Amino acid sequence: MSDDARDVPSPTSATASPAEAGGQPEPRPALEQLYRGFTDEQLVPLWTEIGNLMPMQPTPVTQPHMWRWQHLLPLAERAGDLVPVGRGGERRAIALANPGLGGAPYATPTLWAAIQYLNPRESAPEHRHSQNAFRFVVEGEGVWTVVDGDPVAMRRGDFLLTPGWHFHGHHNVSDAPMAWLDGLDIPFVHYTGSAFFEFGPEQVSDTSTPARSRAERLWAHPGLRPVSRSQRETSSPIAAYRWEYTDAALADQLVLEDEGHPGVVEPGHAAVRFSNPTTGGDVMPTLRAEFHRLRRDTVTASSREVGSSVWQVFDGRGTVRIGDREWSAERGDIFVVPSWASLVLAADDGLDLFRFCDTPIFERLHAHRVQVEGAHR
Ligand code: 1HN
Repeated sequence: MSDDARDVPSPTSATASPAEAGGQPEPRPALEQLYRGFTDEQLVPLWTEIGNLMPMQPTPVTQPHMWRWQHLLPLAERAGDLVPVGRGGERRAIALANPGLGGAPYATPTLWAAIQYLNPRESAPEHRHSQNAFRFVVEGEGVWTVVDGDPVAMRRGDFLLTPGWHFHGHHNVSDAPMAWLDGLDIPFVHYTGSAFFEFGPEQVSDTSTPARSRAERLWAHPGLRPVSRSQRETSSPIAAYRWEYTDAALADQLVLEDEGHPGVVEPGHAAVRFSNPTTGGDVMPTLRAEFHRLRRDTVTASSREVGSSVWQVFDGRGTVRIGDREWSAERGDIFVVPSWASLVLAADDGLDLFRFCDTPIFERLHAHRVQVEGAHR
């Protein structure tokens, strides 16, 4: 994280905001009349709003928040009893609504996160949309997501992509229900007026259940790409990043640390980023995804950055401090880190976490900043 840091004003250098520094006219009837004229004509004067519009540093309305898996799962199961899945509703997905965002089904101003649930033998119809999407599986198996006709198995620990405008549907071939985490850039696409949607077949287009998708067979060999496909792709062509590889990469980082070789983010903290093999960059244009592993008793440096993140505990137990809030967290729990809120993670026994965020947007706009406490600048 520290390598992309840029100079930022320290919090102590922040004085009064422009509005607090004065510059407001004396109230009098003529002024009130002027302001009524503004309201009637759909106008807002800058001088009354500048404090909100130009804060000294980000003041997001998004709140730090923790959703408990032990509460999410029974509600998803109940939805599985009561709510059919099919054409129209499309998905039995229940969105995490940030308490700072006025009831909108958005985890952050850019990110959608939901728990999705499929009963045994159920399927969700095919469609495509401009929003980029992924699945992360914290428990269970038995569902195949079919992406542009390519069936992709979903199992615990796997990270699966559905980049924008690719047809996709899901079907559960097993006798057990399955729940997973969906992440999409829905709020970003909504606020920017860039949403498109198209229905596909109501039944998934390929009901076979291969262990590996065609996309993996072509693309998911470490450090190798097919010579026949030399172009750069906007999104990663790897449909599924399998847990065995993520787990091995994290385990190796910690063993290398024991052997005195660099590679971890900070002592006791291993992390990997899911990448697009055709560019080396992020998996999708708006979404970054990572996996973090903390050794027992590791406490991370406090850090904050522009842009928001959603984290899910994959395994273990620990403490999460976001700004001045603190929670204990265990398997399945999901939490939101708003822009520029400080984050400290502490592992009890060891802690594995999946994370996704909107950083690619801010990097592309040259608006990304990171501040890591105690880091040398
Ligand atoms: C969608 O297509 C999925 O494919 C999940 O599983 C959540 C939320 C809004 C719109 C489309 C999926 C979605 C979604």
